[in-house]
Amino acid sequence: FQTTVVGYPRVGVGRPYKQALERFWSGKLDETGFRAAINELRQDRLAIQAQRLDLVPVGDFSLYDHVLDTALMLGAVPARFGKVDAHNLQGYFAMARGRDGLPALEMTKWFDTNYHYLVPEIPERWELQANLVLEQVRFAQNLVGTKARPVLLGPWTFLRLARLAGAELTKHLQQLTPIYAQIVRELNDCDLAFIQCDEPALVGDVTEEEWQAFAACYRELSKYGKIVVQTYYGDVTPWYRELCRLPIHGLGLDLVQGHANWAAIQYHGFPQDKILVAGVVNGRNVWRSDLADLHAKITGLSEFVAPDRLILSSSCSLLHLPETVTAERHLPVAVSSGLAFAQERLAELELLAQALREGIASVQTRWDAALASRQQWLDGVGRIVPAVRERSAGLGAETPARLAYAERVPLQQAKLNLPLLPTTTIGSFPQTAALRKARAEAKRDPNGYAATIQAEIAHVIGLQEQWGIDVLVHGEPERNDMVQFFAEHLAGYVATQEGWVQSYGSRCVRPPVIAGDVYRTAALSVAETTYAQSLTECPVKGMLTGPVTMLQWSFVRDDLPRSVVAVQIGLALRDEVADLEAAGINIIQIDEPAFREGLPLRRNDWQNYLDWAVRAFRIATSEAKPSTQIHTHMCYSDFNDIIAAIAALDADVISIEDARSAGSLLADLEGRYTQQIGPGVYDIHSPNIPTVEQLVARMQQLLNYLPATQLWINPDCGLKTRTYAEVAAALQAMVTATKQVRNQIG
Ligand code: THG
Ligand code: ZN
Repeated sequence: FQTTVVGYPRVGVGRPYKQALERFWSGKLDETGFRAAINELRQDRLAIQAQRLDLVPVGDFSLYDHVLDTALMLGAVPARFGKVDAHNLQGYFAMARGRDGLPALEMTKWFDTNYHYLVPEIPERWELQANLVLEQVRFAQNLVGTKARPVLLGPWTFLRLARLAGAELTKHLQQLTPIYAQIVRELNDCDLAFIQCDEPALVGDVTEEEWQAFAACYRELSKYGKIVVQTYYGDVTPWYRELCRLPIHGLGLDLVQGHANWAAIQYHGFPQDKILVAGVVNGRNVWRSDLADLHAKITGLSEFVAPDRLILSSSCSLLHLPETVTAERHLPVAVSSGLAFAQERLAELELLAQALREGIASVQTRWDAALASRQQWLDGVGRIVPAVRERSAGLGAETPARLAYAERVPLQQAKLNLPLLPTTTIGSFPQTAALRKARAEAKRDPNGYAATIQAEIAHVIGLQEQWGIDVLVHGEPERNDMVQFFAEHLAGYVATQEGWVQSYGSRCVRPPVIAGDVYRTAALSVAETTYAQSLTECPVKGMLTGPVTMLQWSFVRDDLPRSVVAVQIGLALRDEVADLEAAGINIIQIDEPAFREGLPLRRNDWQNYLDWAVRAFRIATSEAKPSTQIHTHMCYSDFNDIIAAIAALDADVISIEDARSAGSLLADLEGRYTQQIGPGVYDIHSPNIPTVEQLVARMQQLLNYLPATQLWINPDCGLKTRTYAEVAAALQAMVTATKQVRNQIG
């Protein structure tokens, strides 16, 4: 029973990772200083793991993104960047972030997580620029000796992430195989326990042809080194028997999310000639493992896998976890006792392995303490709130519905009297340094903070009136993050202080923890929204975050199905909608930017998810008056295959991020979406200011697909990350262009 993990977080307590990167980018740190800071961080990561584990992953750390590292290693450098060798930091960060008007590689979600990777662009020719993982192994061997074992992003998943499928995937995999063979051969000379090749895309939908390409590749690679095919984020049951027949050294399975893998092992057995890397502790969620349960299950496994062939590991990389619970000073004990972040996962693996090797009695005190600690959370006040349970049960199984959309439209128009092509924004306005400073000092000076927020709201309302926007927002100055803010105000949720998780590059989020039944104890947004409304005759939209996004960007309790937690959040939002309405707010937006991200990795599982996701959203909105206009917003508008579910949300208006794909989505929407829609007319992710001409052209193009009565005019996402100068110029151009187009169509 050796121990390892699939990968480890990069960020560190106090975010030294973020600091090093941002100081280097801003010129405060030169290249030598930056490399020294990063090497120190690497050593720290390795030392923490080596203290607890028998084998330590090497090569999972990255200066920005491991998919980008792999692209650079394999010579996938787009021509626009010129020659970028594998150690050229300027070139590397140019590919990650863009430079001098050169667009960066596209960034997108890594599987169904909140981590983002850079999409590789396929080069004319693949070449091994440098064996970067080998360099890291040499670095690590100096520190942790034979514990070091390498991690490669497997070639098949790498090409899937570059969006290849079928024959194209097969063709490029054949070209990449000799290059990977070279990497493996060089690693094999280092006397390593094994080489982990990450192939998580195997848990998604795979065709027979794609499987054959995979198998051929690994039959070849296995000739050059001891390869473990590592899968995660689900089960591999459709390919389990085939995987067992490959001449690989071992197989890594996720036994948490891929629960069906347990049954596959028991049903089909496990090959005697392989090692099993058993992902038994959760790499994606923060709840302490049930060690007694794991002990029993793993003991059962020894019928199929000898202990010297069984390596205990995490279900996936710990990249998705904060560093350590010990950095949290203000969590209620009833919650923190139930938590395990990355360092605590290492401790769980160490304890479990020792208990399995030498018997539980050999670690009795620590064992009892671990179980009692988890139990303390399970027994905690607030985990089960009878009133919440009763209210959810009272809903019945039906998905609640509003009056039909066509009948709502005239009622809303009578109330709102909006012009054709109404203009609005997504919700957030720039978060200035002054605001962040005031928030940081809010505890010490609550009155000063409240005054700053009010002044900011008045400022934002004044600007929007001056620019001639039709539907105004209060600008969300009181919110640090659209999930974190609501989490801080809902019962059942707790926020962490130091629970940073990498989202992309140096950017991090602190996912809040859903530890108990969720309900609302006081209004969340009514004061700010009604204050904004009191300043203007124009309608002000209330702004809320939807139940699916509140789940997707949080650590969710593991003692209830996600669908049940979603209902609780939906009901809390229902109360907020009612209070906003009662306070005279006639437009309420419920954002669901993570709706698509939550889609399961296999198509077979989509409908079940979409059903409960749509239901939770409609629980939040269904009690709204027909005359109240419900909006929603979604980012990453790759929606073509889920349009029916988007329509089923039954929002009156949806704003979407489509500024870059220029209407391709709309062609698919034609006739299939009858509600109003605001496909962003410009891209807020770029500092470029759109011209009136560009905006008019964009609106005319949109009108080729949609009748004017269905179309709204808005940017493609929130304005939080832009400056006021950029926002002023862009929104004034947007209003001018809208007026021109209104005149043209009469
Ligand atoms: N909130 C949450 N998750 C998200 C987003 C979000 N996932 C997808 C997308 N938006 C990711 N985008 C970002 C953009 C900016 C930042 C993080 C994720 C960011 N973070 C600050 C930092 O790293 O310094 C910290 C912000 C804070 O104080 O909370 O800038 O919007 N949950
Ligand atoms: Zn958005």
